[in-house]
Amino acid sequence: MAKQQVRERFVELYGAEPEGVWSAPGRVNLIGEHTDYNDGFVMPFALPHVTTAAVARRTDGVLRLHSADIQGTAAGVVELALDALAPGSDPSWTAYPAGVVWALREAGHPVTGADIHLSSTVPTGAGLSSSAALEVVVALALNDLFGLGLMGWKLARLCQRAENVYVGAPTGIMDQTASACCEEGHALFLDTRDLSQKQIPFDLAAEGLRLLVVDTQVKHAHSGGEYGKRRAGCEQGAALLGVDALRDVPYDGLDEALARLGDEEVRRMVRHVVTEDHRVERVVSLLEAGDTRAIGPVLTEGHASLRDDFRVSAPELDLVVEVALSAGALGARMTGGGFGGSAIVLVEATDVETVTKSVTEAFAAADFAAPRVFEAVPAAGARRVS
Ligand code: GAF
Repeated sequence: MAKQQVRERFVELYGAEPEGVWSAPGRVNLIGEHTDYNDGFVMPFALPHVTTAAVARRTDGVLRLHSADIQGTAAGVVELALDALAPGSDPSWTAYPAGVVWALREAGHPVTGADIHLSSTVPTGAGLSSSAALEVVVALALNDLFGLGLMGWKLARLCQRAENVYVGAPTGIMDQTASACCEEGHALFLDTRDLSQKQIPFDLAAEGLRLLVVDTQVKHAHSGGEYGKRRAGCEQGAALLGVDALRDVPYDGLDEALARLGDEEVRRMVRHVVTEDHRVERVVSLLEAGDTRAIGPVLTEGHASLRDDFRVSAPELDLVVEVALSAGALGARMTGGGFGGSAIVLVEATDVETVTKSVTEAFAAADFAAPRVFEAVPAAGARRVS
């Protein structure tokens, strides 16, 4: 249905049929937070929430963009000249798709223009990778239409470059790779150093379990300073320890490494990253051994580390974790970059209602905006849908 609507709207806007329709999902990260710019491990899975794009090529060096999700004065078709695209020049939503076109052309790919209409069901600012979904769907469509031969992580790298350089957000590679490479029914175990991947079956329903996403409605952004400060702190830690990236600090040698760091803040960041990489490996082993319930406490440990050591949580996220655990959840943690956004909660299927009710009531009692709670089931990665 959605793809038909997107197609029809494209015709209304541009007066011709699109050449195709593509979609790319948002993601939830199960474990492995703030490890991706430290060459470490992550384990996201794709959500059923997607950004859909109807696209047709142009040959005149013009990019026309429209989004069904933008209302008010910024609504309407935006027309850009490809030759005028320049990093840092666009503070609006169009920087994401335009950044992808810029990155493709800068890498030497012969993109000569396009008409694009977008529509998304991925909540924005909720820590669920709406930006990556937007970048990946545009990259995939242009890749297919212009025959660029970019698949999987190559596409993800290009989108990351658009976000880092064009938009100016110093993010890692996780979100774009998740959107491009995840598979239905699986979580993606990704080594962000060499981008090797392993699809880990993740069928919670078969085990009587559910994963809830609690969107706190507290908006966050990674182009703000806090994300960049964490990244810089990690790089400083690696330099002080004489390693290429924090991934190279062995978990077994962590105490010894920490003892060599004088700066308390850097020490905390290093401890988070090294223990978080270890948690990803533990979760992978537990899932491969079929011991799914046992990942709960590992998720909760991850939250404590993000809250106390890495300091990227928020009162709303901490409240979700605390209340969900008291209401019987097996594990809970913030997901994504933090400073707002969403938390995930692993629960027995029979406890979904109690946990949801407890969290919602606790938010009302704390005078927080009502959270949006939904169940997440691992969905497919980016693809052509028509
Ligand atoms: C955001 C970033 F975009 C990712 O690259 C990653 O660093 C994440 O925060 C934290 O794990 O989603």
